[in-house]
Amino acid sequence: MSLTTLHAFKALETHFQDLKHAHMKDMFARDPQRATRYFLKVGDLSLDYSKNRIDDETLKLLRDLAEECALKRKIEAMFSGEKINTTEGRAVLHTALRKQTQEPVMLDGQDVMPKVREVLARMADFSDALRCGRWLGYTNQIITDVVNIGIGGSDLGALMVCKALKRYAHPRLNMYFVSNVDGIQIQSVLDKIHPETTLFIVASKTFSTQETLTNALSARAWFLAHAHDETHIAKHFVALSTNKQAVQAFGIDTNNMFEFWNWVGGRYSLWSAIGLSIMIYLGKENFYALLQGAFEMDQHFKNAPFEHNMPVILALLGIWYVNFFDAGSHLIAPYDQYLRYFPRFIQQLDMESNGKRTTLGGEVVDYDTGPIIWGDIGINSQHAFFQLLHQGTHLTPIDFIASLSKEGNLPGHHEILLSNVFAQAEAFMKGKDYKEAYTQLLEKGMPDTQARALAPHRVFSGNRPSNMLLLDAITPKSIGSLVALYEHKIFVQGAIWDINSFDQWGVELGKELAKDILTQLREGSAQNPHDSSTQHLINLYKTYNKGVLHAD
Ligand code: G6Q
Repeated sequence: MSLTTLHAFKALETHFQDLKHAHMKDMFARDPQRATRYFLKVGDLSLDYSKNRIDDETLKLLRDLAEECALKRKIEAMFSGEKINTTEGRAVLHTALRKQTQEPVMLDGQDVMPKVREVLARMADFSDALRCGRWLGYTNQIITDVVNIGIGGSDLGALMVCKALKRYAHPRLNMYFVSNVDGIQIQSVLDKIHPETTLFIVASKTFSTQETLTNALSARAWFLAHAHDETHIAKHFVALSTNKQAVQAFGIDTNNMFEFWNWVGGRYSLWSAIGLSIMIYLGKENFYALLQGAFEMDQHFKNAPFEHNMPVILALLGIWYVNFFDAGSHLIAPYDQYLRYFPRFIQQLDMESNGKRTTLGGEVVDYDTGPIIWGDIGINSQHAFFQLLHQGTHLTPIDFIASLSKEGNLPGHHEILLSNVFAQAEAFMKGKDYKEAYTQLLEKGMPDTQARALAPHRVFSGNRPSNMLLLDAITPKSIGSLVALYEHKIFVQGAIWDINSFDQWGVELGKELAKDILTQLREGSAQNPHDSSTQHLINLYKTYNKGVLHAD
């Protein structure tokens, strides 16, 4: 049964016709309790979702939709290790990586938890040794620089968390992330570090990703140009992977490999061995607090009724805008410098998960699925693209994210940040009508004809929805909860859209396509004949570089 034929979906369509012209400012005026009724606090996170184009009936119908899509059963299926990633025949158990209780998590007749704990303990030993200076480089020097080489899911999560929690970082350690195969990135890092005091972490689930292996080989060559002896590699290279053979083949000692498993999706892997850079940078206690924060959100997601369930509410609001208001994109706007990589991380998490058009049953959907996720630091964006959000023609729901605590910020700065984020949300909701705009211009002393001409340009329709997510403070625990919140929001939406949020065939296609062209760029004949445009581009490159000796 297609989503659009469900009883609750049809009821929402009818309800949408009633509600689509209602203005939020009138809803606020009619209901003084709106802000407190549409508010939730879970652990260190507060969510004000009152500035959405909803009423109690909308929420009830959206919850009905979730029930009709068997959401409760689907949540249980994920947590209990059912192979819900059907196109890859895999379970989806990132929640096991942060589980703080003792019951087993069974997969194919085996409890996965002993292995999870064992790897976590090895990571802790290793990061302790490196942080306190017990793990030394090949010339017995303390490690001062750590370079994580990985891409996509093996980069963005760890990068985002390290940047968000920089305040907790070990003062001696510099942490670098290299993902781009454009040699400029790794070269600029190599220029700053020294082979005797650097640890390279090669992070790749498959250990076959071209960008990562190319960068890792360049790092290895750079290291050996100085160290001369391959036995020294063991002190300076570790691997995070599910693929032991490939790690061995690359020349990294498997004693220096931290394992994870195919039931951890790349973009859901920062809680696994992929988080080693986080643990080294922040220390094991802070890594455990990150896991604790995520675990608390897991518990909430699993147990809270949908009416008070933060991930479920955020997901349903998203469905409301995508499937009824035709919103094609969703903005993530953190008002905090520490969270500057958060939009990019959520962009991958959401778009790679829910950017799908085939249902689990193999049909092409007849409704929209995941929106385009985009975003940047909110306060800077106000001076850039917020114009379109205020006065453009598209409806773009926004998640504002900020921290309540001003501790650590410079005097006066945090109030400016928060006054702006609150003001933006209010302005998007209220807008400004013609009368207000016109009167304001007259009050400023503008002649009537000029005020009439200018007022239409100063009209803001308002009624533009946003969520306000406030962290008590930016801590390992709150960041853990925040990430888990989005993971589960995305899961709920995938469950309702009846798609597999855990495969990524679009990424695999990209990995395949470039191989043949690379051979042609480097050597000559292609395996597959290309279209005339692609062939023309290849020829252009080769003609341009004729005679340039490449050190491949
Ligand atoms: C994540 C994706 C993708 C992946 C990268 C790196 O869910 O599958 O972003 O993480 O392609 O893959 P490896 O970790 O295998 O190098």
